Amino acid sequence: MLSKKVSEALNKQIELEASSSQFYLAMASWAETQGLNGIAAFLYHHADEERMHMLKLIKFVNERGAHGVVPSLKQPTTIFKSVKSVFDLVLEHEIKVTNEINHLVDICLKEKDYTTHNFLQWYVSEQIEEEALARKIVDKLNLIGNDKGGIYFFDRDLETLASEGGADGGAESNQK
Ligand code: OFO
Repeated sequence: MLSKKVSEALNKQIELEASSSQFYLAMASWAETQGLNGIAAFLYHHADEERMHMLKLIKFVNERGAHGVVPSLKQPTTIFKSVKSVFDLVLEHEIKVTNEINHLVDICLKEKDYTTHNFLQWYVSEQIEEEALARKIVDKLNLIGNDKGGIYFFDRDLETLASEGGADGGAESNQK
């Protein structure tokens, strides 16, 4: 059985994963309207992954005798300045998610909830991958700068990455 503190913290994380999914969905839709189909495919895939992160939490909370609550969400930003600004926001957001996961881990240790602590290790490793990927992409975009041809090839690269399963090459879907 989860303590009130842990179940509240997990429900906050459910909300954050849900809003991450909406955030990336809005970015994907914007990219699609700009003719950036590879970037859109990558971000649609990323939005689906975040929804899966949310679902995994909901199911865990319910299994442990509490209630995973589906949150209401604010509309995310829908218009972006540039591809670079999109991925700067992705990186910033993933850093925020990592901090929240670390905070959650901390709460579990204080509450002596080792089962939830163990469950959260999956999120800890996932965040290492997601942050590293976002950093790699931002570095690439820094190199490309304002070169339109560079963006064209970048878009194609992301299309390939999305078809391979995004950050983890599909390993995540094997764990569902
Ligand atoms: Fe990318 O964040 Fe979920 O965990």
